[in-house]
Amino acid sequence: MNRLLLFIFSLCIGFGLSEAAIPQLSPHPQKVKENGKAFPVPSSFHPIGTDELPPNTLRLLLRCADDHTDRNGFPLRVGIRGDESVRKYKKMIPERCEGYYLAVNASEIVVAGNDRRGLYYGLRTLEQLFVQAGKNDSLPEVEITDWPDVAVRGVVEGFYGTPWSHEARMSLIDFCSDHKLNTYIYGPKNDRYHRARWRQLYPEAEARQLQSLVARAREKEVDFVWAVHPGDDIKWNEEDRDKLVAKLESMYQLGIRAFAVFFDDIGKGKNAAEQADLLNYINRNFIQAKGDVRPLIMCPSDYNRSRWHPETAYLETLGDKLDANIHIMWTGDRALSDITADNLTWVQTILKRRPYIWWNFPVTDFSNDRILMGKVIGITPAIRTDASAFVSNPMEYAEASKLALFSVANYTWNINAYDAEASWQEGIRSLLPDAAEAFACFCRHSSATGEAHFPKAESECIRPAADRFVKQYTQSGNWQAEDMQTLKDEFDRMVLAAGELKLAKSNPALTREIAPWITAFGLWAQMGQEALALAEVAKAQEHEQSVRILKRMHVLQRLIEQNDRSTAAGAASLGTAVIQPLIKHIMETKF
Ligand code: LOG
Repeated sequence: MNRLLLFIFSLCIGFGLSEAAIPQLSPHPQKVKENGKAFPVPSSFHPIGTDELPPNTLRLLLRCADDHTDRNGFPLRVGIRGDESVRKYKKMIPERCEGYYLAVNASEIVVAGNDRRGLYYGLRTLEQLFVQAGKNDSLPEVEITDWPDVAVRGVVEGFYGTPWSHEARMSLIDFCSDHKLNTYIYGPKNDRYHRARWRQLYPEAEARQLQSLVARAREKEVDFVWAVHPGDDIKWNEEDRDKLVAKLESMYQLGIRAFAVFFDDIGKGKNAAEQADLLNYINRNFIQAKGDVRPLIMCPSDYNRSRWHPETAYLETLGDKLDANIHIMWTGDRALSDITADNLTWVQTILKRRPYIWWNFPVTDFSNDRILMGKVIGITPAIRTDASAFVSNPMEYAEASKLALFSVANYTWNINAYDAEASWQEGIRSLLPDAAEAFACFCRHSSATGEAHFPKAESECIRPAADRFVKQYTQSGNWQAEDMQTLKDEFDRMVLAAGELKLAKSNPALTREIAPWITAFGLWAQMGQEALALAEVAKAQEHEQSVRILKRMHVLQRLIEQNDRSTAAGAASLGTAVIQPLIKHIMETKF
């Protein structure tokens, strides 16, 4: 059985996912049926049903067929529900938004979408099958019936700090498309024309870049939502209302067909009735009047439960007054928080609609010296039914953010199949295939938020050993041999991993972006090795040795500081949950 078949087999028996080399369909399809047979990848294809295909779907199809098309080729039947080409398969197509049916067998390939995007996603899955089969290898006979669990899934570029570059955005749009995320909300706090200068139109150069982002998003079946943040200084009068509409109109002219208005983190202007009046006006006179614009999205000023003040009735007023088809964003119990079923139930009764989830992970604008590379956990499966959408707010580090987004895509597409650890591993392999093990080691030690109420696990593989070691060492100057060994092994592994990461070639954009953290990772690993050596010589009362070790540690400390100074954030922090405290305890313990 080839590797792909093995993988599909594992899908059917419930995800034996931790096998490193098994190829993956990502996100995981809802239903996969295979019969164990395979056939050689055809050398040319005969596309059927392509007359009506939208250009982007046609291009994707031709890519799938590797441009080898001719009338005598292998039948590749495509279409959307209702099309003649896929009439025979009508019953097989899931009646779900963005759903598709894909059949691959020795006599034909069928890709039938429930709608246009469904067809696009079906072709994307076919593309993954082709890539994994390899050109000269064989294709598995397989039947896939697939659809997303969460209707609206994606990214909100909604953080403070350095906005993403144009290239990073283009790459993120491609990434969204590759992973079947269908929404990109553009709302970087530090884009002046989004917030501080919201009344002004974008200058020519920026406008052109936005235009090309929108075009790319359209090509890739990602809804590009442009957000405006007028709340810091808006006056609740006709003049400003008209200016807002004029700004939206200018964005419409650039090709934008989906809009959001954010009122988060504003001082004054937190009046729900005024906000609702303004938004209803925009909704009726702009969004709906246009006819080809998606439903309006708003972010309230009180956007989580900790900000709920019954005495102001802010959220209740929004719930009552805002037009029913305006989405309201919501971050959960707090700004940084898990998304719980209880919270979704609670807020629905207040907002009188399902919340549009703005998940503040893996964002680190509250301490951008960190990069959060941990698992995606803490989201209730109830988002499938009790949220209208789920978008994740990432870090200003676009490439590093893709690790979390990879799992957000898996989770929101197929919640039952989601395995946080396996998805994290898959993400790591797909982002840095030539140094996956080293990258996993790095990520394990760079995942703490530093926020007490939203800590996120870090260095869990050594935490029990480190805790015991610190306790025993600080009390008695002694330790258990196994704990010492566990810690030594991990620091050795980290030193090696840091080297491998510096040599990795498969994803230069990522390794360049996180270079200061890789350096910090290697230096802290060496610090860890020295700290353990210090404990050993202290126990043996070898004073001279300890002076030498402390000297080396001092140099490492200075190198860490120098590395910190080389970053735009002023520091590259990691290992703050377990590794740094362990080292500190050893250094501060005197006998
Ligand atoms: C901001 C957001 C910021 C995030 C994390 C919302 C709705 N607004 O607390 O722009 O990136 O927290 O710091 C926020 O979350 N406010």
